[in-house]
Amino acid sequence: NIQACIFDLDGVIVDTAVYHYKAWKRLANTLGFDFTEHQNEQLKGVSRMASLELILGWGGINGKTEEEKLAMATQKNEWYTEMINKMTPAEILPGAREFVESCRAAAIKTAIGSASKNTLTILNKLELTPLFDAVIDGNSVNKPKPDPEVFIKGAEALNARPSQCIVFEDAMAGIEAAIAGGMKTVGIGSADTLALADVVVTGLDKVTLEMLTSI
Ligand code: B16
Ligand code: MG
Repeated sequence: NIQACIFDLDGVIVDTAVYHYKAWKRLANTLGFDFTEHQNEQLKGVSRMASLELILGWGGINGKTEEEKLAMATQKNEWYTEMINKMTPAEILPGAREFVESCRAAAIKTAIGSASKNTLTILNKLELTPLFDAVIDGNSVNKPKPDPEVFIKGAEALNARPSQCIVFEDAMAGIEAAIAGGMKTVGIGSADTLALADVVVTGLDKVTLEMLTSI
């Protein structure tokens, strides 16, 4: 029986990838290069500083000091937060609110397990904060996915055994993290990229609690 469901945020509950892309692109442009939306796919689920390293690599930019990199990431985050501060509940992905509510109605605990340090801002803008019993985000973990820390902390906060938790993730690193933590996984996206997940669906609008009992 399932004790808890732990949800990744970006790509599962809401799609903030387009805002991350706009803000990173603006930063890249100030540094004199550009990158594609296709390249941006590689940044999903990747922490802010690790994303910056990848982007600088694409632009062939070397030799920046840690201080300069921190300033760049901070600038990007300012542009990004300007955009997410304008988000509304209309941007919740199809079925997400309904599925989380159905978990709660069935006495299944719910948590967010996200790499984003902006998790609470986003949840508040979407008016979803009260639907989660715990929020573990980029501010509360030291080791990024695929390390299982974020999901293990989520399970602990919910008082659930890992083997009785289901993790919903759109990024391969997140699926790997959940497996490493001993949890069951539902991939949100395509079966090609999320091959290790126990099941893969296109979105939370396609998930039912009955489905979960058989994985
Ligand atoms: P921030 P998730 C991740 O969220 C995003 O997918 C990734 O693109 C982003 O770089 C990362 O959060 C950090 O976000 O700059 O807001 O701290 O998919 O783990 O919910
Ligand atoms: Mg994600």
